[in-house]
Amino acid sequence: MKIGQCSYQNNNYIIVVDESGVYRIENDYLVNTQDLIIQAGKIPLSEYVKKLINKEGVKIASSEGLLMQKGYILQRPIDMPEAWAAGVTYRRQALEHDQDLRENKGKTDDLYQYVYENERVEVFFKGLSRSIVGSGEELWLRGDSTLVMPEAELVMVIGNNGLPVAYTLGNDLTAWDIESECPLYLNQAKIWTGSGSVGPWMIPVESVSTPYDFNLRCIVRRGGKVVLNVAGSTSGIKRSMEELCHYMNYSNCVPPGTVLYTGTTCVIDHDFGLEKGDFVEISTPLIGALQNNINVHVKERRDFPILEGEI
Ligand code: DO4
Ligand code: MG
Repeated sequence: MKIGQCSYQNNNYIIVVDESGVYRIENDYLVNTQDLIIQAGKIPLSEYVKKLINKEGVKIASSEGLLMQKGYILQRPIDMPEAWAAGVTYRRQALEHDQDLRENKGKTDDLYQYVYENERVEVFFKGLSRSIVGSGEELWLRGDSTLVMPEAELVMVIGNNGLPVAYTLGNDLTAWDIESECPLYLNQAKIWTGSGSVGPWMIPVESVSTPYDFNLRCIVRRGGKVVLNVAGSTSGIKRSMEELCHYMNYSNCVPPGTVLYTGTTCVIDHDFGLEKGDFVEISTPLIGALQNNINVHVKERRDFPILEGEI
């Protein structure tokens, strides 16, 4: 079962794809999939959704492929109140980030290896709803970065108890030139308007036999040519899903519908930067293909007074 959201003739609908067809849910009290998660309470999401389809489901197509033809436009599978992300959850990310810092920035701290091995997980804020777009929408590069890289990730959708109720895919855009300059710049390297995407669908956790066996592929097309084609599997992740949730939730109760990126499975060369007009696709068979065109924010002028400060 896949769950998502579509707009159709100026209305938004919760959409469910299962083996018997595609349904929209018609219930005035369930406006979006965040409501769905909240209302499901302790009932597994797929069970709750099946009951809804029987009571309030309207069949709108026989298969997912026909949705667009019928005028439905796919939206984000969840309007997340908050987005969080875990980092350095794969050994290659630790090794190759440190290697790039050593060889190109003269830094020898092995910061990423430290985080990979340490008990405390790196969990960082990825922004509010406005930072994250859905499949088919544009992702945006920062105006002051010359090296924004895609990060293809499995993403958890968090339920009422701080644990995942569904999985989706995500692109955690990262301005590596800014992040690698100094760790204190991490927020600016990760959060801006349109710095991440999720989608195309979410699948309930109970319909996934294990989250540690997703094969993800990330393809970038530029002017019709494939300029990046990498694959990775969540089988290599260092931390359990529950461990990532534990650190996100610690003294920090996040609302249902929050998304948590689990770290990049597809580590790429550190000189690969996205460009305006690129087309990025992140896919895995069970969830589908998250597709985004790339746009770029304007480079802003340094239009402010420069003070001397203390000498
Ligand atoms: O430390 C930076 C974050 C790394 C990250 O986003 C990832 O590993 O996916
Ligand atoms: Mg990431």
